[in-house]
Amino acid sequence: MTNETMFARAQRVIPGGVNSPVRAFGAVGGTPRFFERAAGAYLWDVEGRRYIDYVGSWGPMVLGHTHPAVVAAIQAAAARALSFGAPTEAETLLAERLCELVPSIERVRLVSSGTEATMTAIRLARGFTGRKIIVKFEGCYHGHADALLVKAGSGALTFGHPSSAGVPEETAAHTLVLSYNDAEALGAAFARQGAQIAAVIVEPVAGNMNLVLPAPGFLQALREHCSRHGALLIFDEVMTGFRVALGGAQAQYDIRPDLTTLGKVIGGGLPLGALGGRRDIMEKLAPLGPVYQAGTLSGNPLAVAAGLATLQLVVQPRLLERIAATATALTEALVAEARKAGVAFSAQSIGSMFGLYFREAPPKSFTEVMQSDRARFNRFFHAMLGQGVYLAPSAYEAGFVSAAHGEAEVAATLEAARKAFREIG
Ligand code: KE4
Repeated sequence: MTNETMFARAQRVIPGGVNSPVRAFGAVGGTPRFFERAAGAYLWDVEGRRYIDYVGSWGPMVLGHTHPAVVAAIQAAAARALSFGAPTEAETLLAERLCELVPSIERVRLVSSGTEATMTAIRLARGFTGRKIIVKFEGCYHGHADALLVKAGSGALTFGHPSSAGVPEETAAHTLVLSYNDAEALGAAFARQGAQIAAVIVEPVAGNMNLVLPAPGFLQALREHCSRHGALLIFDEVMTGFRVALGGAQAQYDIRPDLTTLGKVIGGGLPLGALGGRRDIMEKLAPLGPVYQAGTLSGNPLAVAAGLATLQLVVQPRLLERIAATATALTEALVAEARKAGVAFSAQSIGSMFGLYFREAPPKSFTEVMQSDRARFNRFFHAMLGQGVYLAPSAYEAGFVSAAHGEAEVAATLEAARKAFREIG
């Protein structure tokens, strides 16, 4: 049984052999690794090879894989029930926890994915304001709801065009796509259509065009324009929540959004997302209000148990700071290794997220991201994979460090990078 034979077999029954496109290695080439076991900072593939994992299931595994306390919580919940489709105390406990950790969240609705959370946030914003236009930013990803699979032709102010087949032009037409960090374009959009804008949805720290930090004042400008024009500010913290800081990027940058979407970490690796925010907005959701939203497995007992156990550990004093220090040490050492090898490379981290760039300096916009040397990243990716280091299989994804990544994992990663930088030359 090899990764190749597993991939060939999967492709006979699953489109592209994967259940989420980025997993297919389409961006980097080669054969995806089929994993069968994980523990701490490590993954093992079907050929028995071990990898240091910097994907962490795209964010959820902030404690490291199969943390004993999380596994035990899931096992205990499973022994009682797998699903009720009825309210449980655990859902209230998780909702209370989220309201406590993210003060802008006064009411919260649990769902089963980040996409469900952002899809609902858009519908709720439109229902609350009675307006249609949604503003998003090119390079930001908010899941695959129709209204959000839209991007501009350029980075300029423009009405969106679908970036996926199957999204009607009429749907895309209500999505305005701007350039991330371009406060001028933002001001122009509000000046022209502020009264028709229902909401702005943003990754307060962008992690889906690789890692791009908000420019000084950008998030504040979003908050001011939304407040002035009666539009809602939605922080999509599905990735940044409990990764950038305990209270999310909103705590790090001291901005109070009207709505926040969460996912990944709050499910501890099980399917769970959340939409939360101002009480007056959230209470427009059914059954209290006219905006419908529902889900058979929303608040699933096992996912909620995993999320509660994870958050119980994440709030431990200095845990996130310790993981952030590991991410900083890793990125700084990688930059030093690249410099020794004469490779044009930069890197940065924020909390436990990091970005690696084959360009002289970290990008500050989608345009600068696209100027990175993608071919060189792909060669670096495979050189690292061959030495047992699993990076995100795309130049346009952020990486993640966990509490289980220690000095040994960082040292082994640097040893592999030393060789990889020389190999790609
Ligand atoms: P999910 O529906 O995949 O749970 O969440 C969608 C989503 C929403 N918002 C943000 C900021 C996100 O990063 C995501 C999902 N992130 C990707 C990683 N870039 C998930 C990986 C994948 O699509 O397989």
